[in-house]
Amino acid sequence: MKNYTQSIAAFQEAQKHIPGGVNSPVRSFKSVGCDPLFIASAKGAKVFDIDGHEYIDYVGSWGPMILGHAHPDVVMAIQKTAAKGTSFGAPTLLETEMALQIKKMVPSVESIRMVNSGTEATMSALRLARGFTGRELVIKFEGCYHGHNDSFLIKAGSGALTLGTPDSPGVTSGTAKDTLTAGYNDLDSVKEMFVKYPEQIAALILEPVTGNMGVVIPDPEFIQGIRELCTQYGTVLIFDEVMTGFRLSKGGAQQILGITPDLSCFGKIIGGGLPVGAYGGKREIMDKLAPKGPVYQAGTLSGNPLAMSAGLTTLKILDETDGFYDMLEEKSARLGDGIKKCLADLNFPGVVNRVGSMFTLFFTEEAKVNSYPDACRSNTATYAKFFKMSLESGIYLAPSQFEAGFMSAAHTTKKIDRTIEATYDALTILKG
Ligand code: HOZ
Repeated sequence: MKNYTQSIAAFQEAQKHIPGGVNSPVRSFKSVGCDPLFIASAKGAKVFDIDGHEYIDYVGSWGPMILGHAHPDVVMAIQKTAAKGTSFGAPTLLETEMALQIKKMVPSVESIRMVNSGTEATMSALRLARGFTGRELVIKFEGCYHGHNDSFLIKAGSGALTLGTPDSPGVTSGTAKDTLTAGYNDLDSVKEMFVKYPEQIAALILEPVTGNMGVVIPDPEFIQGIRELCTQYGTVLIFDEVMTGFRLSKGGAQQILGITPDLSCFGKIIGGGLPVGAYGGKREIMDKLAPKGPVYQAGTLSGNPLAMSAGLTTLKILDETDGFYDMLEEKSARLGDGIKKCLADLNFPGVVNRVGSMFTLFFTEEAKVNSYPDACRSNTATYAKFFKMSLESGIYLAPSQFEAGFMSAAHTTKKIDRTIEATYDALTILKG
């Protein structure tokens, strides 16, 4: 058994000063029933805790670290930029360069606004959709998480689901009544809402491949169907690509699904590990934003030079490295197939959902996990045990059944094979 003395003491101290000891709830490890690790540093595919243990990392800061931690080019870009000043609250050339780079990689983006987090991106995109359409209602999907805006903390995934607060107190009934929730991969539930409110739905937002109830893949007819419904009813289709953007392909989930949203929200990878978000899409919608149009949205640190340089360096590597996404797919398939084989060899009930470098192992008796109710039938107690055993073996997974794992370019075949061996050993013990 590893000795976690330093992390335990650090958590006790943090709890005296920070609510729950953490600055974001899922970090608390509450749903897996142990104290969180305090991280000292990270490099490549590894994180190191303050007790001196090292782990192969599949959290990747919840998605941004697609190149691995502390990539030398990203670190150098941040250092060089920092030396010239860290924030001006005025336009910089880097912001236009970033906009051009995003537009090049995601052709549906004709115009883009940088913000400071994924939450800010989805919140602002919704306001813009409402301002553009003059309508108030929004459709979201059960189990999808779009950050912690009031409008989206309704039947939400990620930490809200894990910690048992998918409908958060503090969200007013007035706000909640403007959010309609439909079933992921349940097109009929979406149609019903359009029939009921044909001229009132401003926006429909979804994770085009989910990560926040674990990885769930959209059926082609579902995703095509919602595109058609949005077009038919004049509703703004918003893809929340905070996790999937620049991860599933250069052009994100929309590229691999072949569906063009009206607006897209980004975060995580576009900041290269610094706090950033962005939303963009059709010019006629984006032009409604102030100062060009009447919809207000602003930010002192929006387009911050450090975040722009880290993000831009990351995006350029993704864009300019031949075969980058094929390489990532190969690594991810090796891990995904390896875990599937462990389940099959041991006759252990479970489902591995994977798209590119995002994956989830659901501990379930179901044959597939295709929806929020399917995901909710997973055995979270088994996940908690598996999580702790993995930590003991030096594998750092998301501390929740309802999250995605992320592969990076820095994960070597050796590390992946070690992960598969550790998974086999843990499942063998769990099998009893
Ligand atoms: N958006 C991240 C993945 N669900 C979670 C980050 C957090 O809530 O701390």
